[in-house]
Amino acid sequence: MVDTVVPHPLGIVRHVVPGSFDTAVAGVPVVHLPVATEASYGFDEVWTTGRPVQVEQVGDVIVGHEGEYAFAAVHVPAADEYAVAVRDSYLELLNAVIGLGYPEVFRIWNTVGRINEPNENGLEIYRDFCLGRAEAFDKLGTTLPAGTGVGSPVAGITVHLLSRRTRGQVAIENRRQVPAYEYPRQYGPRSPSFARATRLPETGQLFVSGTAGILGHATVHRDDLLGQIRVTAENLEVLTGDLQALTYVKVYVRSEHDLPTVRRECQRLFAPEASVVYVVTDLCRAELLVEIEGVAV
Ligand code: 3EB
Repeated sequence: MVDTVVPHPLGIVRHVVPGSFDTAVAGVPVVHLPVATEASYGFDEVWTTGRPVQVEQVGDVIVGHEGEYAFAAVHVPAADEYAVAVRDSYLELLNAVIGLGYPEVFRIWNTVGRINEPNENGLEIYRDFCLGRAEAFDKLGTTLPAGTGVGSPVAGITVHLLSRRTRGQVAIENRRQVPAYEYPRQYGPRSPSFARATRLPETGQLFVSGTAGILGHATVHRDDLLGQIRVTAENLEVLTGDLQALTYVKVYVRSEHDLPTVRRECQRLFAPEASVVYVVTDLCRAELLVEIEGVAV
């Protein structure tokens, strides 16, 4: 009886200051993302469910699952070159949830350390990461989930996802943007593997990917924060139909100096009752100043 009313944590995403200590939470997968700063604070993002959660480790993958939904995560340690390790870790992550019976991955986050720096061979770490990720999705042939790809100051890559048992999620693209998986070669040897959003038909929830000031495949309003925020909001509006439908919003801001302006604009854009959190961190394209993700119901 109690299980129908008490939310059980399925997975906890702890946004921490780099170097802070890990903490134990019994019976829940906990992911530590070293993206908090003095200015943007740390916070916990807790994904909950109505059913009791079972936790297990499958190789290097930690999984929380409850019969219909799963939360899973893997960490790729710091390396000179990431593509092969990312491909293998992605395969391990996806195969773990497939093996436990939760093959329908509808949302994934990638926190990529030193994302805009070159790897040992001069390839930008984000592009190196995209290469390995694309090879993993090629191999499994799975539907691309909604995604986020952002930076962190700490080398190494953390990937966490939400998946479920039931098929039928709908991948959504934005008519103003080239699908990310069709971006041209100028952005790297392999395109980013994600859909702009996914909808779960049974619940009506829309999981909106990290969204930025990109039209077609080009970044617009370089060095113009307000311009990028405006185009990002327009892109989110196309995906959601109504910005007021976004109940959970996460805003990634490249520069701490832009945070007050971004906060002011977001307070104007989103519903007063929406939960809006801010993360100051690098973004996948060096010229992007802001990126916004969320969940709409
Ligand atoms: C973009 O639209 C902005 O590589 O997983 C947004 C969401 C972006 C996810 C990813 C990248 C990713 O291309 C960047």
